Amino acid sequence: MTSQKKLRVFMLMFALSVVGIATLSSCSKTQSHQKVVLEIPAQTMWFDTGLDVTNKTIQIKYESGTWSNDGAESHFCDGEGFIPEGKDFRDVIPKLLVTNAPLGALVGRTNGEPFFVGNTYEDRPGEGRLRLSINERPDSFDDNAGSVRISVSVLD
Ligand SMILES: [Ca+2]
Repeated sequence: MTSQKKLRVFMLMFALSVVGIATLSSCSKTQSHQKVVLEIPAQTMWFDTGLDVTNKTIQIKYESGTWSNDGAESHFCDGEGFIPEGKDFRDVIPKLLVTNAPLGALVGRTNGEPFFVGNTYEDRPGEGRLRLSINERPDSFDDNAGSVRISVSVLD
């Protein structure tokens, strides 16, 4: 390899790495632009995030905080929720907003069927505004307590 050729290869690699770094930083800039952090109160059924997620892939992540379906100390949980004791199980689960998710879990909906979110979620939730809620019986939000902080990122 002549020294001129070596120089040319070096220049090419240098140019490529500059383009790579520029692409990376512009990507992370767009992503942070579309990320919102929200506090979801346990007493609000279907909290409106204000985000229209039609045809979008989104990521929801639990950040901090706990909430409870009745204020009882042992029932405070994060977005994963908890499975109630046997006695309550049969009474409570079929009446929840999302019947195939634990009590107290973070759940979501758009214009379609509600779905389980938990502490992490990445999918296309459908059409319309994203709404989030504690998984609870619709007639039992008054005695709920606490809130969880989550972030929503729109990926595309
Ligand atoms: Ca309740």
